Amino acid sequence: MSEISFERPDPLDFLDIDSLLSEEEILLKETVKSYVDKELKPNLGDWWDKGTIPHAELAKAFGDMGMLGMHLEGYGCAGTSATAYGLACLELEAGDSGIRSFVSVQGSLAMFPIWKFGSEEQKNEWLPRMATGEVIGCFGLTEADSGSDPASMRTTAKRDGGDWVLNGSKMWITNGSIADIAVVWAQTDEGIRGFIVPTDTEGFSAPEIKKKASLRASVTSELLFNNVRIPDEFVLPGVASMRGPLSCLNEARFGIAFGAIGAARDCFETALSYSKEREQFDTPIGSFQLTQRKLVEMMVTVQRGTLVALHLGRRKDAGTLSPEQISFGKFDNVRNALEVARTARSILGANGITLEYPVFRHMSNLETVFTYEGTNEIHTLVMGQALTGLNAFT
Ligand code: TGC
Ligand code: FAD
Repeated sequence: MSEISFERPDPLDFLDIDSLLSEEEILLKETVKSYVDKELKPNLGDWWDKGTIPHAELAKAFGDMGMLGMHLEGYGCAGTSATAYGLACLELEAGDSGIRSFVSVQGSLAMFPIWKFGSEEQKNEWLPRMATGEVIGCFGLTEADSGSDPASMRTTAKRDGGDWVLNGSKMWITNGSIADIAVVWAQTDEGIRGFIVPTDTEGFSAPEIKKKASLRASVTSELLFNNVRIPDEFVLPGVASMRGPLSCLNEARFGIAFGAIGAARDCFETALSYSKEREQFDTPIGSFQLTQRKLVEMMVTVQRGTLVALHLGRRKDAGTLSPEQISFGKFDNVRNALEVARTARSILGANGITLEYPVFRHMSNLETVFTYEGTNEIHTLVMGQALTGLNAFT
């Protein structure tokens, strides 16, 4: 008969989820965590406050660590499992959602479409340099009037001899002003197509969006196209429909299902440690029943979200993960992470509103994460359609 173990659970891994990971996965997780703890966390409050990141330095460091396009095979990419990519996203977002965004936009939204839909020449031209961080990419899908409904986009590309001419604009584009290339989705006579636009092309500009109150350790920009002329060799040949950009979103949303739990875990850990040190009424606030309730709720949410993410990772590696299941992870883990961040904020009292602690920063970032990559409502409706067979978007 099996026995019950009376070993007290680790407060930071209550269900011993690490025991479900391979040695390689644990090593990768620890490597990323150690980099985030040593190199990023001491600076993140400041970067967030100033609204800047040392993007070139970060790109090089992430390139050296093999984290850019890490789940892609060939062309200088590391070719790890999807689960490993997810775990890296989790550890990065335990630092800051903006840092995870930097890596997921590069790998899942800029490199993936080239890898999946690009020609051999395009792959050889761009992917190896994007994997090292020498070339930074961005992903232009959203427009000012086309957010949740990107198929309504107005940016156009028209054939002109052997070239294409792009006109229009994109909005809210991560890494836009620092990118060397933009993967841009535009309406054409042949359907929606993807274009690799070198950002030094005449007629292209990418003004940065300022005064953000969320995701401040990340560059967000408009992309403007004024008769931008692109040779035919820069069009992604493999797709001519919304299936192109939506396939990229599957990859990035998968990373977010992991990443959001990283932010939640950091909030929980911060609140747990604070609750044992902070005293009121001559006793640590962690001794109050109401605080213990909050801590337990946070811990359970983080553990449950980690299991969901890991399950998605295993399914993706097995080739059985569906977009609707990715929506489950993005929908549930992000809303729960936001709840954890708010609860942690309350435990820190007034200190919770400062950038001395990471909690408010995570809480504010998670408002963006709740909205980008498909809002909470969009993922609800994707799953609603899977349940009922009825499409709420038409
Ligand atoms: P629909 O008419 O249903 O389908 C059009 C075509 O797309 C195919 N498809 C998919 N393919 C791959 N993966 C998916 N998940 C797919 N969903 C649909 C479909 O088979 C069809 O293919 P074909 O070949 O027959 O043409 O699509 P729709 O236009 O009605 O859209 C449905 C909806 C609302 C779910 C979609 O538009 C959506 O997901 N909207 C949300 C937009 C969004 O998430 N934007 C994110 C922008 S990028 C971003 O936020 C980056 S943040 C930075 C960071 O990640 O850190
Ligand atoms: P809207 O679509 O206008 O939605 C407003 C509200 O209406 C939401 O609550 C939404 O859920 C709701 N709504 C809309 N349609 C429905 C419906 N059918 N039923 C019920 N409710 C509905 N985009 C990119 O292409 N590339 C990027 O790199 C990128 N980075 C971003 C970085 C940041 C910091 C931010 C904030 C956004 C970024 N985005 C990017 C854009 C992001 O994907 C969009 O903001 C998102 O898709 C939502 O679009 P919207 O903001 O226009 O909101």
